[in-house]
Amino acid sequence: MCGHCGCSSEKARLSEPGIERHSHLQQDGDSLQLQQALLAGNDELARQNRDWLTENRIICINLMGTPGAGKTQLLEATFRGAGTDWPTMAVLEGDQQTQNDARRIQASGGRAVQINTGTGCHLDACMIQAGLASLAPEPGSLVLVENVGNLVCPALFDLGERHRVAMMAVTDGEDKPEKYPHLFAGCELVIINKIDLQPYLEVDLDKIKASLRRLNPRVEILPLSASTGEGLNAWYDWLLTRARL
Ligand SMILES: Nc1nc2c(ncn2[C@@H]2O[C@H](COP(=O)(O)OP(=O)(O)OP(=O)(O)O)[C@@H](O)[C@H]2O)c(=O)[nH]1
Ligand SMILES: [Mg+2]
Repeated sequence: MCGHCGCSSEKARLSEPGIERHSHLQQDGDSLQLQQALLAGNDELARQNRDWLTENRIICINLMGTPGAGKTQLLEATFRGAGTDWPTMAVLEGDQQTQNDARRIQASGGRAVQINTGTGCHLDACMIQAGLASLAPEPGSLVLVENVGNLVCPALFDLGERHRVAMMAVTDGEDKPEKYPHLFAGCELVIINKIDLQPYLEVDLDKIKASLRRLNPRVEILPLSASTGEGLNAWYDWLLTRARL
């Protein structure tokens, strides 16, 4: 049982090679104790992940956001747009069910391992540890993690990543940063996707930017369209700058 959201997921499944891991602790005390134990256990595994990634010079980026914001579409576009001088990239895909997103990445020319969280609503450090063992990213590469589409619980779980990116779409509504402040406040970059749809919506991009800056004064904000490609060069620049540091 997850101490944050009350979900009852106890196992995550990886598509290749079919590893099963217990991802959550069993509830045997009150919820506060469970929550503390859960986060302490997660933090230790996140530290191990971070150490391993650092030893292998792998930059890991945790992409979180609303369901359907276009996270996979952005990753597909990123593989298609990658230059020959880019570092090698691979993806850990998080969803409750299906292998759809890993298959989409593979169809775009990328390597991906799908992690299915069952009834769980977020990835945790244990799942990432198993996912990395299965993915076996090469030293010096970039690992992009697509977290489960959810603006709440993913923000609470350190995966051992180097960078956190949040994504929403203009179709999600202007008030998402205000309603779900923790995730947006904890990210270095917020991508606002689907700007090609703006002419058809009553949405004020400046209002979204202003509320993001109120929550997180140093945040970088990139409006883009993963479909039309508008704004993608700024995303590629951001990514490559982080990958080369
Ligand atoms: N118009 C428009 N549609 C987009 C854009 N990006 C993604 N979409 C569409 O939005 C839908 C969801 O895109 P996905 O890439 O599956 O979104 P996701 O965030 O990965 O979704 P989950 O993994 O299910 O949370 C698809 O129908 C995409 O074609 C965009 O920039 N513009
Ligand atoms: Mg997706």
